[in-house]
Amino acid sequence: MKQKVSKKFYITTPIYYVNAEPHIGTAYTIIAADTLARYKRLQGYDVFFLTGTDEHGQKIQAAAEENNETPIQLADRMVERFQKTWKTLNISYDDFIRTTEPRHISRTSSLIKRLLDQGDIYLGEYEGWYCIPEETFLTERQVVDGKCASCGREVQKLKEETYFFRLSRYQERLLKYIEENPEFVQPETRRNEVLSRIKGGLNDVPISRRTVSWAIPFPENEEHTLYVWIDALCNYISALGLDEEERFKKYWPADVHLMAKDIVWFHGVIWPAMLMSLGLSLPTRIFAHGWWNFAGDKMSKSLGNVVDPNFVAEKLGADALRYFLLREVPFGQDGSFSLQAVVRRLNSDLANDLGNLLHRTLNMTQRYQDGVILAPSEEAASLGELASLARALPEKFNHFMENLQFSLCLEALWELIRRANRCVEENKPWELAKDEVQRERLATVLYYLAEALRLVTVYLSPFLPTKTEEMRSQLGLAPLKPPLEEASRWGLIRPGTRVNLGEPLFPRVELPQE
Ligand code: ME8
Repeated sequence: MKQKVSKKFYITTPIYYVNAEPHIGTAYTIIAADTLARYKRLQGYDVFFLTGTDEHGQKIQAAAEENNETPIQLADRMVERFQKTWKTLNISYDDFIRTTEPRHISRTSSLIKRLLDQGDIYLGEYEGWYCIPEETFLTERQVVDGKCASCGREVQKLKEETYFFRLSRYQERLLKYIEENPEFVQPETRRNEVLSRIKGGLNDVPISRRTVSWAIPFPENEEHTLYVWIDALCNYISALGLDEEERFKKYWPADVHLMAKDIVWFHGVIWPAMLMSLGLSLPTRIFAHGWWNFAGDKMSKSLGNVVDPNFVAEKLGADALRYFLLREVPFGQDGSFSLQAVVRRLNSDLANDLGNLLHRTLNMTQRYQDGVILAPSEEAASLGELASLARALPEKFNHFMENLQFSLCLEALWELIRRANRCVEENKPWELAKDEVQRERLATVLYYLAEALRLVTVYLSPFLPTKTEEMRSQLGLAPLKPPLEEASRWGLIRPGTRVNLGEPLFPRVELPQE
């Protein structure tokens, strides 16, 4: 991502359908978005972080009927579930948009009217397939043996009058834009998919339904309602307001739309074409991460519902889940989720490497220096290495973060943590403590360890917001404050700081066997 001149940062997640409970997959996107939002705030950006719920359409209508409730009852109930889960996971969103809110409905209608005024919408007839679970019109090639090629479920035959959006009109402009702006759709594999689909030719797309009542009325024709995907995409603007509204002027265009690879077509092709038609700027970047699979988990029977992030957070802590999801697989690739894998990471990286470093550093400071961090003096060779790793960290970390390479950010941090642990072995503070002459050296070693840990709290804070604050409190530090640039300087711990040795931050976890 290019460094932007302006200091605003607008980041979004998909708005989630309210027919399903929040799960590890939906939590993944919002945790990634939260981490980036927190990092940007730390850098001093004015961040607007948006999430919400997608509440209209045939699928929601059917789910409500099955539950013997009205769609809005279903939506109200599920919104509570989503918001509670996001609170448990410490998601710091700035706004939560629901597509049933008046602000969304009226602004979306205005946007559709503008598309009509542009001459980009016409009345026609759609005859073809529709996948309700994915709320998607399918081409012949997307239907295999009567099933949706993407999700494998039954498809429905549709023949109805519909309004079409002239997507074909934007084919060349889209192609040119995506070719000239390599950062627009990422990662590369997704960009190539989008490019080849555009090159294959774009047909106009249906944007209204005649047979779905749980939807936004189609402007100027009451017989029709707005197709749920068009309704949903408009949330990224309806949450801000329209052109002249302050929030819109301040935050549009979005800096990142985050999602999984399943919905790149809508965000990388239809949405930008709509924006072109509306005469609005395109988002800076669309990033599609990979897919979590759960099939490998055999423990769900005895251990409860592992795909429920509330369950995992309750068992292992929200920060451990956040850490696992962003560390385990490179952002953009698929992963396999299991409780065992989370526990493995928790025990090795968080308990052994990080928790241990904190605990032993504070423990030794307590025992050998009455709990006070003393001024450092000389730089032993191994400490110099630690300090240079620490000094190199900000640039490296920032580069990875700008590219949404969360796992590499964490690897870079762990390089520092592991180096600090090696410093303990190499310098053997317990031996230095026995020798009066080595007091200064001991103070230096402990200072360097504490300072490395302080730096870790700074860079790890977007990932583990709760545990890093606990770390800071044990280190005797005030809560972290932006700007990052200031907090990144080496040597900020004031000699004389009194540490508060506490309980181990990440106790090891043993999972019962099946
Ligand atoms: O598609 N692995 O909503 P949705 C990784 N309402 N990510 C996953 C996942 C998994 N197994 N399962 C879900 C919709 N996700 C529309 C969006 S936006 C204008 C409208 C995440 O509830 C991922 O971000 O089906 C995916 O794109 C999103 O949830 C789909 O959520």
